[in-house]
Amino acid sequence: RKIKMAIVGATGMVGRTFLKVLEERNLPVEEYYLFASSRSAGTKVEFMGKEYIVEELKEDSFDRGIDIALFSAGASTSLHFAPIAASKGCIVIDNSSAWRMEKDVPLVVPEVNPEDIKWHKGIIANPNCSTIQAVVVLKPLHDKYKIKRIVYSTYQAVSGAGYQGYLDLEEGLKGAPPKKFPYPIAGNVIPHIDVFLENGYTKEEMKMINETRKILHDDSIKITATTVRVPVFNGHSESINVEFEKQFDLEELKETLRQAPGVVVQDDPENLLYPMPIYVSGKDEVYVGRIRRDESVESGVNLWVVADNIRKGAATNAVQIAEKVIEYFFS
Ligand code: A2P
Ligand code: 11C
Repeated sequence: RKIKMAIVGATGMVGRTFLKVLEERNLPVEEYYLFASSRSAGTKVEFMGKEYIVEELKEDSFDRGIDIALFSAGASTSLHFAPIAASKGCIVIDNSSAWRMEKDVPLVVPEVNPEDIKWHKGIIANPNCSTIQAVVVLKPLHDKYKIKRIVYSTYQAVSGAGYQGYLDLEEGLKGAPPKKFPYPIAGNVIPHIDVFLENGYTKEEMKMINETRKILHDDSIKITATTVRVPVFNGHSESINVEFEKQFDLEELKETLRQAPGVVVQDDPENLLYPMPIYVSGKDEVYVGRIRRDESVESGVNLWVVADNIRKGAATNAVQIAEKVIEYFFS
C-alpha cells in the first residue's frame, strides 16, 4: 500500500524540522504534500532531493487520499482542520495543544506509551516539548520506584516560541526591542510562558502537570511547575525534583536511566560533564545529568534534563509516532 503524508505548517520552525527528520529516517512514504497558510503558498522547498511547492491549507486539502498528516501550524489551525482531515480517513499527528487533553485522543511519547496509539480515533497528540523530555526520563523511574511527587523548574529556549521567538533573541542581542515576548529576552529571564490562568499558573505549567499524568497513566502523582524563558536559542533544560514511594539505590537508578530507551546519561561532575543546551541542540535523545539524592526527603532525587525542544520535543517525536502508526496500521 502506498502511503501519502501531509506536512501542515511546513514553513514553520517545527515544520522545517519535520522535513529534516523525515529525510534522515526514511519512512516508507510514497508521496508528500506540504501545506502552510496563504502567506507562504507557492513557496518552493527542497525536500528529499526534489522541489516541492507549498500549498495553502484548505478544507479540501485532504480529499486526495492522504493517510497521515503531521500538523504544526498552531492550535487554532489544528482545532479547525484536524477533524476535517480525520473525517476523510487521514490519521492526524498533531503537535499543537488543541487536542492533547481530550479523552479520546491519545497523547504519545513512543518510548513511554506507544500502545496508546492503537486506540486513536483519527487524532493523535504530540505532547508539549517540556513534557516530552521529562517523561522520557521519568517513565523508567516511575516503573521501578513509583513517583509520588514532581517539582519541575524549566529553562526554556526561545525556539519554543517559533521563528518570532528566535528572532527576538537574535535581534535583541543587537539592541532591538522585543516583538514576540512581553520583555527583552537578551540578557534576561522571563518567568512566563504561554498565557496566565486563573490559578496564577501559566498554561505552559499546567500543560506539564496535566500531560505528565495523562502520559504516565497516573492521576495520583502530585506535580507542580515553574516554567521560565531563558536567552538560549535552542534546547530546553529542566531541573526535576522527584519523590518516590519506594527506596532506591543511586547507582541502580543511574543504571536504570542508562538502559532507558532514548536517554543519554551524561553525569561526571569530576570531569565537569553535565548536559547543556548548546551541545544537545541537534540531537534526538534526552540527556540527563547532575543525578543526586535529595537529602531533604525520605526517597528523592534531583535530575538535570536537557533535550532539543524542536527535535525530540516536537518534530522527532511526531515522526516517531508516524513510524509506529505505519507499523501498527499500514504493515
Ligand atoms: P506560514 O509560513 O504561511 O505563516 P512557527 O511556529 O515557526 O511560527 O510556524 C507556524 C507554521 O504554521 C507556519 O508554517 C505557518 O505558515 C503555519 N500556519 C499558520 N497559520 C496557518 C493556517 N491558518 N493554515 C495553515 N498553516 C498555518
Ligand atoms: C515553548 N513549550 O517552549 C512551548 C512551545 O504546547 O506545543 C510549545 C507549545 C505547545 O514556548
